[in-house]
Amino acid sequence: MAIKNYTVEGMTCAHCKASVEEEISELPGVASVDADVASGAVTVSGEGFTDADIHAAVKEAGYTLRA
Ligand SMILES: [Cu+2]
Repeated sequence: MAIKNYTVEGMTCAHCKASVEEEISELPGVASVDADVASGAVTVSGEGFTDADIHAAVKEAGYTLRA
């Protein structure tokens, strides 16, 4: 099980957090995801997902993954 940390820009409220978490959690291999609105920190655990998958999911939710 891998744990990876990302930073997402543009989250401002609990709805943003839920949107980001929902999109990422739908990715194959993701076991859990937690987003922190204040810092933009997103922690993803699981096996088999890629940075590109996370990037696409965050974009789908309407936010930007900090490179
Ligand atoms: Cu919001």
